[in-house]
Amino acid sequence: APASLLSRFRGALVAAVLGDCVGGEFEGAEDVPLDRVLQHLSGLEDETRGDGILQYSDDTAMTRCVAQSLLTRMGFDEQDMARSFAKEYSLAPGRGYGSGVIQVLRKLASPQLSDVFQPARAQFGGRGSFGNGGAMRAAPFALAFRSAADVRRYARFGAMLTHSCSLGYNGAVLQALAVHLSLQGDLALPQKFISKLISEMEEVENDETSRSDAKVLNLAEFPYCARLHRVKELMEQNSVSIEEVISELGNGIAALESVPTAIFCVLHCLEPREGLPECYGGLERTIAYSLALGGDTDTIACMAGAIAGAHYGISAIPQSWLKSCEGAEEAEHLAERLYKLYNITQSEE
Ligand code: F2R
Ligand code: MG
Ligand code: MG
Repeated sequence: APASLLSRFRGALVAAVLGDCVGGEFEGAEDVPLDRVLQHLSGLEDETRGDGILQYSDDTAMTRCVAQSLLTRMGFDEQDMARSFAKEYSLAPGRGYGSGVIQVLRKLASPQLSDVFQPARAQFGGRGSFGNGGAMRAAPFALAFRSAADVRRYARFGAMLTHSCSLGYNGAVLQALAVHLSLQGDLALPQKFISKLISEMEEVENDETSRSDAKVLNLAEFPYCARLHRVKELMEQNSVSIEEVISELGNGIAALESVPTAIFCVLHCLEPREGLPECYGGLERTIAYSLALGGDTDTIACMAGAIAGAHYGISAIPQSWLKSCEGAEEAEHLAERLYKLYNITQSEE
């Protein structure tokens, strides 16, 4: 039976933490043999290792800030979210943040700062960051807002607090929309799911800034749409190699090189795949496959985890995997609170 909406909410936030925690082992590795991934994952079943043995990184730290701020303010409040990022960074600076974003987080801590979007605009010589840091923390926007228009709007603003390049914030919009559609059960029809994402992104990328950023960075017109079309083509192929996925979609720290990749991981693993254990369900396959791509594994697995968790629900996550991750319980708690908020705003509309 399809998972309940509450189970999907919990699945989304907990599987995101899972992806971050298990993916940390391979972040930055170029070649990750599937055997090593499976060994790493089967090691989580060892009860002698202790609870919360795998620590979360910036991906989860910032996702928690987004969720907490949306809950406290009962919606998006840029000042509060910015303060929350800055406070979290000052309390735990060693969570593996991107080397550029730490300058923004330091500036956001200043009480004199009036425009909280300004530090992000000053990044990379005024071009802004196109890293995946806005996308990796975007899932809670899909759990806080009901309409696709609101998910788009607030995921964009939330990302712009650190990522002012359109490639950075549009990646966050795409990730939040993927979680939004998955929560509604749209992954039951995978071709329709990807087509909906393409038509949403055609609107998102059809603005002057996105068009000009694509040109300046020497990218195709409508770069996210172009990648999503490649996802569609790969889905239609009989077999796809890891090398092909990396060369067609990427596995890097840029949002464009990782958000469409995470979406592909989920779609590809809806069915059993050669090399992945038969006893694995779809969520386990998605996490394992995301790690086997190498590159920015914690972030790709975190984003794929959020989309897959929203589809399969919390019960698809093995207890032993869940128990190994620092912050899984807190994620479940935040998801339950967001579910309540979602239902309040739903009944008010
Ligand atoms: N930072 C990491 N991983 C690297 C090492 C961490 C490791 N644990 C260790 O300490 O050994 N992971 C985390 O960072 C990614 C998210 O990064 P975010 O928040 O987008 O940061 P930033 O600094 O804005 O961008 C990341 C890098 O992308 C390049 N870049 C971005 N915009 C650019 C531009 N306009 N021009 C040129 N380069 C640009 C830069 O190299 C940035 O440093 C996640 O993977 C998270 O897990
Ligand atoms: Mg990280
Ligand atoms: Mg990462």
